[in-house]
Amino acid sequence: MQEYDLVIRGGTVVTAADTVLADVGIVGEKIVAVALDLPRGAEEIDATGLLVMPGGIDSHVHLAQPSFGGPKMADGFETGTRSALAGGNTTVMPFALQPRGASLRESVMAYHKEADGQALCDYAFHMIVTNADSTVLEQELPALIADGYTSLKIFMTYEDMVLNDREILGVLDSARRHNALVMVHCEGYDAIRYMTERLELEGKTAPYYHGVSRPQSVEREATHRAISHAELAGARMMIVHVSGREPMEQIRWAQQRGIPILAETCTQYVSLEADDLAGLNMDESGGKYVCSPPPREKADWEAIWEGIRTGVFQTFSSDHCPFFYEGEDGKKNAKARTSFKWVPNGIPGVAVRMPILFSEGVRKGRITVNEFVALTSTNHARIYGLYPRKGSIAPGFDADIVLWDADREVTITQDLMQHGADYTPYEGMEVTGWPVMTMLRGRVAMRDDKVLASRGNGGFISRTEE
Ligand code: DUC
Ligand code: ZN
Ligand code: ZN
Repeated sequence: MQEYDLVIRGGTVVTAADTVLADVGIVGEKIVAVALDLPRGAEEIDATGLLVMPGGIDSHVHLAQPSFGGPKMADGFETGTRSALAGGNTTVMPFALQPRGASLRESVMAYHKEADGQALCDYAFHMIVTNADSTVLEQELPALIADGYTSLKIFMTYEDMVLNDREILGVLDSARRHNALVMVHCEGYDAIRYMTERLELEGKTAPYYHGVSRPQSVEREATHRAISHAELAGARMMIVHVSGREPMEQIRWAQQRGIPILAETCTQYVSLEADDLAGLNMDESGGKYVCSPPPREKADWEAIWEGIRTGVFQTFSSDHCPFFYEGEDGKKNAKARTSFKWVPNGIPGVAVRMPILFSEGVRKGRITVNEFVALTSTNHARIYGLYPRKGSIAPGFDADIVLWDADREVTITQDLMQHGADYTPYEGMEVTGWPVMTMLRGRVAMRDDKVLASRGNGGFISRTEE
């Protein structure tokens, strides 16, 4: 009888802290040993020449969410988690949206139903709070936080989601009292409305003007306002999907003053640019890049790298928010062609987050491989309460592991994404470094671009303290 069910042998084990040549011994779903020359396991995987890293945790994805411009999302839990595994991830954190006027508890339960038995990788939920009335703030939210739903997102824009400043302060106050983390979408509602009306009057309705309608000043103002509210309420806050220099500098300013602000940036803010939204001669293909905040200029990519290098950002996420391009739900549907404001707002990207960060970050010498692990896995686990079950390679952690070929050159194509959308905005991008195997709780879930896991292999990860 062997001591280990599985030994991953001969690889370079990388955590947020260390890089060591070692074998990894697994029993059942757990890592039990990380050491040199482990005895033979019942099964063996040869990882010679590969990096052995914690599976990616993407703490910002949207699956089967009824919002952001109306039409049906291109991914539910099955295809979204398939794509996640293809890209080296083992856990995703999508959002349970409270439709305006609905019960928060019922919204969370409905989202569980949507996910139950469908997921191929593990998942936990954030909530989206759109109703900040006293029942929600004094009863539903505290009870749900106590049940382990310890993070929630609020919006400073969108007709059906925006909260006013008093409501934001109410949410922050409740979150402080009950110890939850508030994620904030920082773009100013009225400023975007003003710009949208002005552009439409001038006949500027192509997808390109989506970006023009929400310039960095709009994000900068909202970021500063959110930070000021966090300071006033004494609440912890995560500013999500930060797109460029101006909001990044607001966050750095806050952090230097000791205001407890965390920040996230995403793949598109170091790899897509404002001009991508122009498409070919301002046609509707620019819709393929419509997301919010919009991609900025190349100079902003450098500002985002500066923020990553200097610790302004703790997490790097995909903000996977997939819509179709073709068809009546697609980004060029009839209504969307009348104005950028109707183009379904979001892009797919859960499969490319890790490869693009590795290629642009590690391979180009901007970050270390340990920082890569922190930004794609460990920090997500620590911040959102999945640690020490997820997010590292050490005895006691779930055997969620990605084997990574640091030298593999890949051209990103739609086929490799394995998502539900009918396109990828990253088509044709060349990357160096690619996941060759993803293991979920000790079982091989993806090998050589083939997803082997089936529906139901992924499970809900409760964040209740055990
Ligand atoms: N916010 C997100 O987090 N994702 C997609 C669109 C949006 O506004
Ligand atoms: Zn958002
Ligand atoms: Zn998002």
